[in-house]
Amino acid sequence: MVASTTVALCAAIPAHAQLIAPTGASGTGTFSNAPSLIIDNVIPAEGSVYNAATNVFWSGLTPQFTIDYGQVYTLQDLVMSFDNNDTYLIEYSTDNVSFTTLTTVSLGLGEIGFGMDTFSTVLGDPEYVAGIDFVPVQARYLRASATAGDNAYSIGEIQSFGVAASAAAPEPGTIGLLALGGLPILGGVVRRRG
Ligand SMILES: [Ca+2]
Ligand SMILES: [Ca+2]
Ligand SMILES: [Ca+2]
Ligand SMILES: [Ca+2]
Repeated sequence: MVASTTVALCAAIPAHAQLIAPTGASGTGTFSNAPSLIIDNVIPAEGSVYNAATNVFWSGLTPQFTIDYGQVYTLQDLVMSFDNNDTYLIEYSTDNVSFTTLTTVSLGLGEIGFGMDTFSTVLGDPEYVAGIDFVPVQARYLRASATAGDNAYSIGEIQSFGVAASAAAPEPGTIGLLALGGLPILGGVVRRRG
């Protein structure tokens, strides 16, 4: 009895955000190093130089970099590494055509005065920056670009955290139960009677 009760309770709780494994990353314009470095889960040390082999770096405001999650996710958080003295725009999309601003990492928001700086939207993370946090969105594509700075731009990493949209969607019966106050055990009884 205890085991089945536990299962019923867990089933009503949304799955925890997980590190998303993107299917690819690409870039437009002229830049140095492979866009795959943005999603290789290697975060350069804070204070390291912007033009290291671990980073995608460029000059000018033309280049854009797009990450493909392979499917739509409820995107909940990001951990990002940028050169500290620039401003980077992060946009999201479900169709890779229409993009909406998700957050802007403005120069000076981090705590690093030289080189690469890590920024997190994960509450409680030592690198958390409240000014870049966002409400979860539905996204398959994430696009990053520089919008201001010293013309020496760099991305070391963009890690995404979320839940596959298909997995996050509760079944209709669960929605009704949550509206009634989230009593999954009672729900089980009602369903057996039906
Ligand atoms: Ca990396
Ligand atoms: Ca930082
Ligand atoms: Ca957050
Ligand atoms: Ca810079």
